[in-house]
Amino acid sequence: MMPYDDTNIFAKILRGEIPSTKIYETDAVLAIMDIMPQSEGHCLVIPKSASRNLLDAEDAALQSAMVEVARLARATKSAFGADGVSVMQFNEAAGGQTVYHLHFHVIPRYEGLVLKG
Ligand code: IU
Repeated sequence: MMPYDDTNIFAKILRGEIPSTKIYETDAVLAIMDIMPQSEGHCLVIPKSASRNLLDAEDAALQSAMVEVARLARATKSAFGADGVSVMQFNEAAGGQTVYHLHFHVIPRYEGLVLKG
């Protein structure tokens, strides 16, 4: 696996070098709205610690991140009046990953609406 590269876009967002739509922040994570949402309310939970994806992440980072993922799932479901929530996470190109800093998708889901392609 490639080593972590801190020139990725989420590292730049975490450093404040480029703007994002921030919705929530703790010492451990930043949550932002996804710029290409799969549904209304699609956001990303980005652990602040430097890991490429799930495959190199430390247990403590994963544990704290998942607590925040659940918090954002509840909040977005409520805020957007969704019927459900999908949590998604991709690892390496073959696994669908395009930005190489660990992140979790929180995607509100609506009865009768399929996700965009
Ligand atoms: P991935 O397949 O989990 O690596 O997808 C990355 C996600 O990051 C994808 O949903 C993009 O729309 C999203 N994103 C973003 O929100 N802001 C950006 O500047 C970039 C990607 I580049």
